[in-house]
Formats: sequence, C-alpha cells, structure tokens
Amino acid sequence: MSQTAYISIGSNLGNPHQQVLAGLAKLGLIEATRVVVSSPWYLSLPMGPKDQPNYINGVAKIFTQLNPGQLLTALQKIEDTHGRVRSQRWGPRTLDLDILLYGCQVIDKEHLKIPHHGLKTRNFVLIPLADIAPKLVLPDGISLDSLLEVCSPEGIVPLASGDISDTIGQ
Ligand code: ROI
Repeated sequence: MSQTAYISIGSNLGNPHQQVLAGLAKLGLIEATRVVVSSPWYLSLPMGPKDQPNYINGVAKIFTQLNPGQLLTALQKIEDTHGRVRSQRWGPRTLDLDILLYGCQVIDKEHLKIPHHGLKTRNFVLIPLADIAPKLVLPDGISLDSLLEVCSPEGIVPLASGDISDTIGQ
C-alpha cells in the first residue's frame, strides 16, 4: 500500500540549484516511489553557523510503498552520491533530503524521527510545505496554518524573485 510522505530538499554547496533539481529528479527514481508534486524553490539564509552560503530549499510530496526505514536508506544513498559529507553539525551540505512526514506516523528512533524535529519551527520547511499542502494537519493535530501564523517569514525569498541580498539586505 502506498503512503504519502513529504521530503524536504536543501543545498548550499556545489551549485545548490543544480543539486536540488537533481535531488528531486532522483526522488522519482527511488523504487516503488513517485513524486506527486514539488514546491517552488526558495533562497534562505543559513540557520545555524552564519559563515556558510545561503541555502536553496523546497519540499516534495511523494507516494511510496517503502517503509520509513527503507525510505531513509534510499534518501541517504542519494545524499551520498551527491558527495554529502556528514561532518560539522549544522554545517554546509551539498544535498539534504529529510523525511518531514510519513502518513500520520510518529516515529521516535535514535536515527529516525518523524515528524522531522525542525518541521514546526523552520520557515524554509513550513513555507514550501504550505505551498503544496496548505490544509495539512500534523499527527498531533496541529495545523500547518497555525504554525505558519507564528513563524517569521524573515530570511527566505522565492528563488524566482532573484538575489536574496536585494531583499533582506545581506
Ligand atoms: N538553513 C537553511 N536556511 N536551510 C537548510 O536547509 C538548512 N539545513 C540545515 C541547517 C544547517 C540546520 N541550516 C539550514 O541542516
């Protein structure tokens, strides 16, 4: 049986725009998985250490027959082929693919937490997620709408609007 999952896609190294586009394309190549829709891309200021490049962020909705563990393994394989090195915590990355939601499941394992721990507070996750799933309600009953109301839109602009430095004075 297929489940709906939402995957966040982010990059700030090695031509981030190409990284996220290639990452999205590779999501569609995962076995027993298909991409239903993807959000517009956003340029965002780094959360965490500031001495790293700005990020490109987006979210994809997928249907998958893989279980969460299998999906995580498939995503990590894609990250690895993009030269992802897991060194510095909150450091720059060529490609980051995180499972935000998997159906209405709650998973709390050491290596896999669903919903993703950053989902409720990170504007670079909430804003693109709302583009493709505006009526979404999280497994704990909290609506995306209510999270967006308290989430600052600072430091993120749609990619199409151009250079982030024009918009937020960096
Ligand atoms: N900051 C932004 N803007 N976008 C990300 O995708 C992102 N990913 C991360 C950390 C380092 C927390 N910062 C980020 O993992």
